[in-house]
Amino acid sequence: MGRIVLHMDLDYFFAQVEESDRPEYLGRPVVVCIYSGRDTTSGVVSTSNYEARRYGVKSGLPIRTAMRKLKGTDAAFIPARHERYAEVSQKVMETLARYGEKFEYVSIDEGVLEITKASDDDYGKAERIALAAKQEIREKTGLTCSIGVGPNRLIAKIASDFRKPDGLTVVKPDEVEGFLAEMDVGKIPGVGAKTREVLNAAGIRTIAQLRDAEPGFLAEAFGKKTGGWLINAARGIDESEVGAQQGEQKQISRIMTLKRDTRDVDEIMDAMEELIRDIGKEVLENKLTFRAVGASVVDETLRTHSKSRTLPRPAEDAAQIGRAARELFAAIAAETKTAFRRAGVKVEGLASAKGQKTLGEY
Ligand code: DCP
Ligand code: CA
Ligand code: CA
Repeated sequence: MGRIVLHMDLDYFFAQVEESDRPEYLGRPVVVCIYSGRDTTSGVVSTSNYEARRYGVKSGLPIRTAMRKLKGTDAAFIPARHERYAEVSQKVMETLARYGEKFEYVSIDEGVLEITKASDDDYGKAERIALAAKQEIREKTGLTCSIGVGPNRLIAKIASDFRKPDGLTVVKPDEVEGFLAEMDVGKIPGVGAKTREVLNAAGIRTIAQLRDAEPGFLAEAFGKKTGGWLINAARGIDESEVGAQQGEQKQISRIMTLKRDTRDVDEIMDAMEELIRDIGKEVLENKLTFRAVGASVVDETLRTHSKSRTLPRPAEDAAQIGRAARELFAAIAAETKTAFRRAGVKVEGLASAKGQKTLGEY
């Protein structure tokens, strides 16, 4: 029996969250920025929506260059809000994880799911699972994603990138060779600009050409291990397992807008009381422990400041979240001058409380 693997990648993720949180951005070029803080326009573009990409604005570009390219448009330049993206990501991953038997969190906007059993090893059913997952992710978060389905992680990942945005590409085992053949070698995840350049210099541009390359040449150019991996990748072979994390959460976080902008720690903690109780409740209900507490604020200039602290041992009660959060907010206030508009708290390093006990019994 083969395997069926599903790879999900959210479309223009940070920018799409901004669009869905602020409908007034819809239809306009949206540029999510990571400001360096040196002055009001220094920093780089984190990502942009498709309207902005049409003007050549993409990840990594200096903000000033993006501004020049978008001059005369009604583009929105927005500071990145990582807390918010992490919160949305978590909701997406929880939703996705339920559609398969094994889930692995790959990055803030990517997850891999093994659906061999869930689909009875049937690609028709696998496609229906992918459509259902896309629909539920859309209902729960308002976001679109692109999904690839294939006989292993490598093919699923390449397929997820094949049609974007809101794409779904299913590659059956007997379609793998044809699917890859004419693709640029750079489409193989892990083949970066440097590797691609060396391959191109040897006349290898497509994956089919890589598949037929001299193994001796590849071993010489990249080492035996990487050379062997390249040939396997070109053949669409990838034996790596999908991690058995079962959609386990990485963190629980809450954030809210304060009634008025403030820097007063007591006032912030008053506002945080219910939110912290909420996190504590979720920790207890899911029988979890946490290893670290984080606090973050968004100031009046929409910049985010955050701090976190690892606890001496795993904890489970809300009082500990409160104590740590108060110190963290005080530390943030000590290092900043602006007033805070939003404030949030999170717990990280989650483990199942039951698992903890078992460990202690050794
Ligand atoms: N990101 C970033 N800086 C980069 C690349 C990415 O801050 N140089 C962030 C912003 C992206 C997110 O990571 O929204 C996911 O990265 P992707 O490469 O998947 O890009 P997008 O999701 O933005 O776009 P696409 O629709 O092409 O997947
Ligand atoms: Ca993405
Ligand atoms: Ca991605």
